[in-house]
This record gives sequence, structure tokens and C-alpha cells, in this order.
Amino acid sequence: ANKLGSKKERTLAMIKPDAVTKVGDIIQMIYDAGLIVTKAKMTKLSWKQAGDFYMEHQSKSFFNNLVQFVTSGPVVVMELMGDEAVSVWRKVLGPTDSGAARKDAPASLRARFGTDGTKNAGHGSDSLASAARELELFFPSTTGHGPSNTAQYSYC
Ligand code: RTP
Ligand code: MG
Repeated sequence: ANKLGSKKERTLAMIKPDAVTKVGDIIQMIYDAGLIVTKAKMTKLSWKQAGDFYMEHQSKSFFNNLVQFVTSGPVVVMELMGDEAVSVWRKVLGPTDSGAARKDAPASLRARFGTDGTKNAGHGSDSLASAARELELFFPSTTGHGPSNTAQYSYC
């Protein structure tokens, strides 16, 4: 916690292939929620990258559909930062199933831009530990890609 008692966190956001054309609206939602974008890139995931990213779901019935979907086109991955970024970003996303989101959280990202329980427009890390793992997958700290962490947060 900083001196005001808030907990600055980092989280990994992914705009999935079905919502990449909505990146402008989505970045607006990020800023409206009080978060900022500290790293971003567009990339196309290989089958292996998608499987590693979603390794917690390897045994699930929907795993193949999920990997098929997230490799079907480009995605935008972002590091978001702000107070309680992990939970705030998941709140912006809304419920996993976009149909449920349209009922229960009509202003959420998945309600607005998702289709169903698989094609649901966005991803957010589900814990600080997941965020650390997922950020390292997309923005490895050792390769020198992107701004360094010290430069990164000087404007926050
Ligand atoms: P995410 O990891 O993408 O942020 O989504 P989440 O935490 O809300 O949901 P999770 O349970 O982690 O599921 C990961 C992604 O798998 C797809 N999914 N399909 N029954 C299904 O067909 C099904 N269930 C999940 C979704 O794309 C979900 O976001
Ligand atoms: Mg998840």
C-alpha cells in the first residue's frame, strides 16, 4: 500500500480476436475505470502460446475450442496498472459468459462486445500470481522489449 492506503497493482489484459476492432472503445473503458495502459502490443498467438497461456484449463472440455478461438486472429495484450487493477479490470470485463453479462452487467465489456461463453471479447488475470505469470509470458523482463520497469512507472 502507498501512503494513501491504495494498492497499485499490475494486471494482464487481453483483447481477444472477436473484439480487436473495438480497441478504441475498450481503452476508453480502461481509463474510465481509473486504470492506465503501461504496455501494449498486438500479436497473433501460436497454438503453443495459447495453450501455455491457458494451461490451467488444459483438462477442461472447452480447452480446444478456447485455444482455437484465441488463435483465430490477432489479439491485443496490455499491462494495466492502477489501484486494485486485478479486480477492477475483471469487473470491467463482466461475467465470463457474454449472454449472462448482458443480463447482469449490461455496461460491461463482455456484454457490449462478446458473443457467448467462449467468444467473450476479453481476458483478465484472476490473481496477482496469475498476473505476474501472464505478464512475464507477453512482456518478458529479461529481453529488453519495451520500456524498463523503472522508466515505466515514473509518470504514475
Ligand atoms: P479469462 O480467463 O479469459 O479472463 O476468463 P474467465 O477467468 O472469466 O473464465 P475462465 O474460467 O478462466 O475461462 C477462460 C476462457 O475460456 C473460455 N470458456 N469457454 N464453457 C465454455 O465454453 C467456456 N468456458 C470458458 C472463455 O473464453 C473464458 O474466458
Ligand atoms: Mg480465467
